[in-house]
Parts: sequence; C-alpha cells; structure tokens
Amino acid sequence: MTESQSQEDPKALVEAACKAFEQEFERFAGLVPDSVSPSGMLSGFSLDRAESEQRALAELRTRHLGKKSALAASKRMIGRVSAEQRGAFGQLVQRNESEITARIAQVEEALTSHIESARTERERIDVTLPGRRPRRGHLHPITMLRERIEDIFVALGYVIEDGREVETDFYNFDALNIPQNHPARAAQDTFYTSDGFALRSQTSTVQIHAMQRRGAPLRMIAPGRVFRRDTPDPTHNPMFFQVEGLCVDRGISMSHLKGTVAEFLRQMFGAQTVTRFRPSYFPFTEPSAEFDFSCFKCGGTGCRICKNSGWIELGGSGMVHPNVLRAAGVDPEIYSGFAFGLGIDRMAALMYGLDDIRLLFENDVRFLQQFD
Ligand code: FA5
Repeated sequence: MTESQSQEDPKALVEAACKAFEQEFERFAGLVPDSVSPSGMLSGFSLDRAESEQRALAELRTRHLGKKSALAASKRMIGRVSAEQRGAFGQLVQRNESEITARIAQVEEALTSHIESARTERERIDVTLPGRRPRRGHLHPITMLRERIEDIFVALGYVIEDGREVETDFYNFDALNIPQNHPARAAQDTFYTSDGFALRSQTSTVQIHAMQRRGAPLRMIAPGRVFRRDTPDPTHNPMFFQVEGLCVDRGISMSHLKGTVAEFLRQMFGAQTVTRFRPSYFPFTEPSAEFDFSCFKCGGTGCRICKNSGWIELGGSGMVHPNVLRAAGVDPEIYSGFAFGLGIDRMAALMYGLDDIRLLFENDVRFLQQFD
C-alpha cells in the first residue's frame, strides 16, 4: 500500500504496517523467555545460530522502524490528516512504534545475553586441569662430547678457536703444505662451492688462522664441522666433526705431544688408559704419527669394540711442519710445535656403543633422547 493509496484512510496504513511486522516477527517471538518456557527457545541455540538471529533481527528493525519503513511514512502523514482526527492518529502511530520497539528490544536483550554466555562458555578454561608441561630438550651427543673435550683442554691452558667451514685454497691446501697437484685437492676428494672455495676437509685449517691472529707462543683447540666426499657407511659421513689441537712454543718436542695426548685420553677414559703412537704421514706435520689408546671396554685384552686388537685408533698428530709455521708467519728457527686431530663422531660411537655413526644425524628423537 502506497502513501497516496492510503491517504483517505491513514489508519489502514498503520494497521497494514502492524500486520506486516507481526508476520515477520513471529519467528522471533518464541525466543523470549516466558512462563511456559522460562529459558526460551534460545537455550538450544548454538553461538553461530544466535548471532545469525541477531543479524536478522537488526534487519527487521531497519525494515519496520527505519526511515523507509511504513511506520515512518505514517508518521509523515500525521500533519496531513484532518485536524479533528490528527490527535487520535498521532497516538495510534506512536503506540505502534513503541510496541514494535519494545518487542524488538525484548528479543534483542534475550539474544545478547545468550550470545554473551555462549561466548564465555566457549572461552572457558578449566583451571583444575593439569597443565601441559613443555618437553625439555638436551644437548646433542656430539655437543656433549665436544664440551667434555673442551673442558679437559681448557684446564690444560688451551684456548678454544672457532674456524670457518668454507675456506680459500690458501688455508685449505697451500698453507698446510699441500701442493698444487696433491690428490687432496681433487674434486672427487673435496667439496667446492661454485665460486671456487672449498668446504674444509679437516680442522687443521684453523692452525693457520690461529697462528696468524694470535702469533706464537700458542695453545689452542678447534672443534668443528668438516666435509669430505666419503660415501656414507657405518663409520663414514660426508659431514662430521673433528677437534684440532695445536701447541707452538720454544722447544716444543714430540714428548710434549705424547704427554698431552696421553693426559687427555687418561682424563677421558680413565687413569689406566695407555696410549701408543704409530708412524704415519700428513703433509702438514713432520714427523707424523697416528695415535691409539688401550680399549676402554676390555682394557687391552680384546673385545668387540676394539675388534679384538686391544687398541682403538683415534686420530693423527705430529710436529708442525716448518713450512706451515712459515706460511702462518711464525719463525721455525725460534718456534716449534705439535698438532693433533681426531674425529668426534667416531669417538662418540665408541663411547656410546653405536653401530653406525649415521644415527647421529638422522634427527630421530627416539634415538637422541637416550642421551639425556
Ligand atoms: C686428519 O684429518 C688430520 N687433519 C689429523 C691431524 C691433525 C694430523 C693435526 C696431524 C696433525 P684423518 O684424515 O685421519 O686426519 O682424520 C682424523 C679423524 O677424522 C679420523 O681418525 C676419524 O676419526 C675421523 N674421520 C675421517 N673421515 C671421517 C668420515 N668420513 N666420517 C667420520 N669421521 C671421519
């Protein structure tokens, strides 16, 4: 019904508007608690549903009380009805407006309170439930062993050096007395970056950095990661950890080397540990030796760990080659030194009874948590 149609009977316009409201409001009527249903139909509504009802109610309010509503149109007609009918008509319009406003407000209040309690319920925390404790981690077995080695050498007056993992030819080869055509430089033995740097294949590179930076005399160890083109197997990884030792001073001899390594191994494996040196070759030491220690498991009688030999091989060592001292700026006429290097991964495998060093880097928590 338009304004012009109902001009003769403005009351008809108001009645039609009320009827339309009643029809649309019917679906909301049951939401208000009353004596029949004290909690109202709302008690069964989910939060989502109650929120969608709230939006629908807001639209209903706009349709029936907004500027474009029939009620607003009838308000505009008040001034146009005859003077004798104006009072009664005005009152009718107002009564209807108040009635509609009140009924919408009732539903709105019920919805708001239901939504609030539903939200509180959703966010409720049961403070009596036991908390979830974060799982504590621990150091990796390689790190634990590295720290033990560091402690022993720090107590002997050694500093700890941190080297680089990517090196130039000079530090990786030339300064370590490894000439141009040496097989250690071949691509099948070493990893190179695309711009010609080499991933260090031993921690011996740190000898040069340390002497250049600190000069002589010097006592240092350098634990760190090294890389080799070795095919992975139970005793080989292409990435593993070594620890380098270097002592440079006046009058350093092979006996200092033997005494230091023997003391380290006694502290590591017990006072009864015996050390032996076997002649060997490394380009950067002269003379060179590999060192073994008496098996910590059987004490030298022979067992599975030492492959029945009674001895466990641990690393390489020797007197620092004069060329190496010279390359690092130390005068070999004044100073001499010893150096040694050993693999931490294989040492960890021996100590923890691992059959395969690859287990150390599989990041399997079931394996790693045994070392807690
Ligand atoms: C060296 O690397 C020499 N730089 C040691 C040295 C230092 C000699 C100072 C003289 C003076 P060698 O290549 O033997 O030496 O390696 C030392 C240790 O690294 C080995 O005893 C072994 O424990 C470990 N190792 C070698 N290759 C691997 C590998 N692929 N995976 C795990 N550990 C390895």
